[in-house]
Amino acid sequence: MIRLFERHKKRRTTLLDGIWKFKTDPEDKGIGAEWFKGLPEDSSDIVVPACWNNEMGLYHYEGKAWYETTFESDSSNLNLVFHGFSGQLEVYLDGKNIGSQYGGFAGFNCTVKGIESGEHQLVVLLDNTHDDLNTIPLARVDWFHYGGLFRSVELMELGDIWIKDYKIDYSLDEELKNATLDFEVVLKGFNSTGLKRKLSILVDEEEIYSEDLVISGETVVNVVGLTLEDIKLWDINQAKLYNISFELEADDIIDRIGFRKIEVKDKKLLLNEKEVEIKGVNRHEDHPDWGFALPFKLMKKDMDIIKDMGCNSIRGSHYPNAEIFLDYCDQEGIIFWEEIPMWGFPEEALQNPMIMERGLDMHEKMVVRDYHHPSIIMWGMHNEVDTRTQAGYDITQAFADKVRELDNTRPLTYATMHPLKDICYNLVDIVSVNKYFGWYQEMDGWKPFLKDLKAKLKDEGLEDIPIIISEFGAGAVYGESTFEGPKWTENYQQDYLEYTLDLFMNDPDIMGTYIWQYCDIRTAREMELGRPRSFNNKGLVNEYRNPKLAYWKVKEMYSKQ
Ligand code: ADA
Repeated sequence: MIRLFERHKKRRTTLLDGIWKFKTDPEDKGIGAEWFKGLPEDSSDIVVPACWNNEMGLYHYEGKAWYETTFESDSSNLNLVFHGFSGQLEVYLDGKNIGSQYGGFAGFNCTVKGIESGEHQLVVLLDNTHDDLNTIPLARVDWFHYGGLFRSVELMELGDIWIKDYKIDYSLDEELKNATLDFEVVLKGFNSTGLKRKLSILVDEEEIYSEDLVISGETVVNVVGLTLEDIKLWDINQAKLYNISFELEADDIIDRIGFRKIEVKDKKLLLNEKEVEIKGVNRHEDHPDWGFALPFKLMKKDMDIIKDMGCNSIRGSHYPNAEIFLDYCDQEGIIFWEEIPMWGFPEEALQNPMIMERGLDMHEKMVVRDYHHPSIIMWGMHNEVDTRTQAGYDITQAFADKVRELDNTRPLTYATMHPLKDICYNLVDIVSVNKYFGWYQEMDGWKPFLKDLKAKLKDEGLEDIPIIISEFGAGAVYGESTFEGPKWTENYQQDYLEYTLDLFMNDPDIMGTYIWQYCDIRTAREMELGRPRSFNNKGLVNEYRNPKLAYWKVKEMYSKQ
C-alpha cells in the first residue's frame, strides 16, 4: 500500500514488492564481478519493502548491498518508481544502468523507453555509507541509518505518451468561498511526434476542462483560471479533500488537494484566517521490527495516539515521510512540518559544494513530490546546522531561494540550535528553536533565554516573526519511576514537560511547540555511549508505543483549549 487513494484508473501499475534476491557487498566486489547482470548463487532473500538492519546478522550493517527481482511486461516504455531507499541508488535493467540517484526519502523515478516485451531482470545497488563531510545525513546523527529499499518499488507500464508531471495551484476569493484553479501539466511522448490526444481535467469525477491537443516530445500545457464555486475548506480536524484527475485517453493520474489559506503575520500562523496554536510532537519513522519501513497499520496507530494526546501537528523529523502517512495527515486534518535530513552540519561540511548540490536536489524532490498535500503547512530546510556562520547563511539562502521558486505558498523555517547567535533569521518566515534547558542545561535557563531571544529578534527588526519551540524534551527509560525522580525516570520527564509546556503555552509570543519526541528511537552508533539502550529515550511513548507517565500529562495540557 503506497497511497490512501487510487492514483491511476487507467495507467497499468504493479507493485514489485515481495521477496527479492539480496546480497551485501562489504568488500565492494559486485561491480567487478558484474552482479548488475544477476546476483551470485550464494545470495539470500529479502523482503521489499524492508530495512536490512532488521534482518538476522545485519543489525549494524552499513554499506553496499544488491537486490534483484524479475518481472514480465509487454510494454516498451516503463517508469519504475523507488518510493523510499537509503543513500546512493543504482538501477540496472537487463544488465544496463538506467538510473542513479543520491538520497531516497522523497523517492526516485526512472524511465526507460523502447525495450523488448517479455521478462526483465531488475537489479539495484544501494550504498548507505555515511561520512562526516559529503553525505546528507552525515554519519553522526541521532537516529539510525537503516539501509534498504524501505518503501515500495512500483512498475508503471506506459503507452506511447504519458502524463509525466503536473502542478495544481489555486487562489481563494476574499470570502474563502470560491477557488480559482491553475494547472500545469507535463505530457511526454516517447517516440513519434504530433500525437493527437484529448486531455481532460476532472474535479471529483466532474469534467472541468477538456481539449484536443497535438503533442510533440515533452509538452507543457497550462490551463488557468478555472473557478470552483462554494468550496469547503480544508482545516484542522475538518479535512475536506477534492480529487483532481488528469486524463489523457489511455493514461491518467489522480491527486487529492484541499483548499486552505495559510498566512504568517503578527507573530502568528493563520489557517483560514484563524490563529493556530501548534500543539505538536516530533516523530521519526522508526520501530524496532521495521526500521523506516513502517506498515500503514502502525502509522495509523501512531496517528491515533498522537491525536489522543491532543496534538494538531507533527514535525516529520528529520526527513520526508512516506507519502501514505502524509495522505493520512491530509485525511485526519493534522498539520505537518516537512524537512530534508540535514542534521547537525558543522561549518566545514556546509562549505562543501557537494552538500549544496545534494541539499538543493533533496529540496526539489521533496517539494515536487509533496506540493499538493494540504497538511503540509511549512517546509523546514535543515536542523541544527551551524547557522552562526557565513556558510550556514549561504546555504540557507540558496535553499530558501530554491524552495520559494518551487513553492511560494508555504512559510519557510529551519530548527536552530544557536538561537542567540543565529545570523539567518531574516531568511525565513518562522523562527524555530531547539533547546534543552532542564536536560542538557539547568531548567532555570528557560526564562532568561526567552527574554534574550525576543530582544535579539527585536534588534533585528523581526519582532513580528512567529516563534516555535521546535524541540525540547527529557529522556525517560520506560518503566523507570522512583520517589526521587532523577534524570532518566518517567517522573522527571513528566515534571519537565509540565513546566516547559506551561511556560510556552502561556507565552503569547510563542505560537507553537513540538515536543521532542513522539516515540523512543534507535540511535546511530556514534551516539550509543551517551544514550541508554542505544536509544534516544525522549519519547512520550516507548519504541513499542506504550505510554510513559509524561504521555498523560501532555494529553492533559494539550487537550485544554
Ligand atoms: C537535537 C536533535 C534531535 C535529537 C535531540 C536530542 O535537538 O535535533 O534529533 O538528537 O537533539 O535528543 O538531544
